[in-house]
Amino acid sequence: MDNSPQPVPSSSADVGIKPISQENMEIETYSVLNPDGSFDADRVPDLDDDEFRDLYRWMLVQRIYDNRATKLQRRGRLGTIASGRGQEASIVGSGYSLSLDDWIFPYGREASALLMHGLPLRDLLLYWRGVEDASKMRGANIVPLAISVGSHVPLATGKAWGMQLANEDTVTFTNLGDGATSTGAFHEGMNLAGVLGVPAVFFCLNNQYAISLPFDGQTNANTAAQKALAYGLDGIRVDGNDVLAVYNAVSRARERALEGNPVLVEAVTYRRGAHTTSDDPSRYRSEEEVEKWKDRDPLERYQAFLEETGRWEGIDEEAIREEVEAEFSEAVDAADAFEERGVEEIFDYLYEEMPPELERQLEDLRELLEEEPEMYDYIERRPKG
Ligand SMILES: Cc1ncc(C[n+]2csc(CCOP(=O)(O)OP(=O)(O)O)c2C)c(N)n1
Ligand SMILES: [Mg+2]
Repeated sequence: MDNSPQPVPSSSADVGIKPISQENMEIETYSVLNPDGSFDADRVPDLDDDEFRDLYRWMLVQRIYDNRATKLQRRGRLGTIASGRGQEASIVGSGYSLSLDDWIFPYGREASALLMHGLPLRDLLLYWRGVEDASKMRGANIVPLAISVGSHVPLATGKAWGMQLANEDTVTFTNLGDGATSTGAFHEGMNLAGVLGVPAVFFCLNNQYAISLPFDGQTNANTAAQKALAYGLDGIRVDGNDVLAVYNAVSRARERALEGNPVLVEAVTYRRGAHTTSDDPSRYRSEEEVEKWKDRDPLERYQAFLEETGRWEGIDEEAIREEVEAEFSEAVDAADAFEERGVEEIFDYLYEEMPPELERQLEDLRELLEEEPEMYDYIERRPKG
């Protein structure tokens, strides 16, 4: 036997190996409206004037909600708040393309998408006050917010599987951040969605950060969209500051999902504010970077389109603002009027009937609160998120 060293091929090409590499992959970022105000007329969706106006209105709702909710938090009247500032086109374009019968799996920044699907604004405010009753998500096909990052992805796959078995003509729609694509739950949920071919759309709002960690610090993938391929899903990458592009992308993804091909959509956007009201982004990113994204404001870009196509004249922005501000004030009053609840509430809503294990835990808690009554205040005031 010849034990002498064998020659090592000088490159893999010598033995015919061609690795699949992201460097050879071309991934288009789909757009309709360009940052300079021009647009691709062939791609403008077939909506009527009221619908074009609605898209603007809902983006304004999101912006006003973020402003007002942040101020409420500063005055100690909300526990915390995760703003969608800068992400309005992603939130609204996607929410608007869904059917009211679809099921939304939210993650926390998408206020106007939840409101347009029927969630009362009062309940959204109560939620951020830490009131468990608000997690019932009354009047809407929406599950409670996934505070545990990525945890809702397998649940959305499971729910979509149920829809498939019941032959329903609906999809599950999951909002998740870029950081969520690096969790184990994401991989499991996506994998099973691909295996089963369930009617699910996973919508990744890539706002470039997971709190202080930039996108390239949490994944070596060039894009979030390409992660779809590992599970045999379709991937779409779209300009997340272009409301019409997002609308088209999610509409298409929804159709594909109903045909048995789940889709991961990546909306490329930017979180202009802090992660939440407990974060200080000046500690980890530069002012120049934030400035750069100000030029790509989703509302301004869409307004330019509406002006260019003669639709802006039909929109009374001041009137919409006043109406939305008034709705917000009413919701705050309604939230203030909500009867105070005890800590027992957190045990009440998980199951239709409380299982013995939870009953025991509730009993333990009651005993603890009797022995240490000051704990009650601590639990009541504990901020959420
Ligand atoms: C499983 C889990 N790990 C950590 C956290 C703390 N945490 C809250 S939000 C967040 C970052 C989420 O980033 P991303 O998914 O990009 O969403 P974004 O907040 O940027 O919209 C982290 C790490 C959490 N809530 N859940
Ligand atoms: Mg993020």
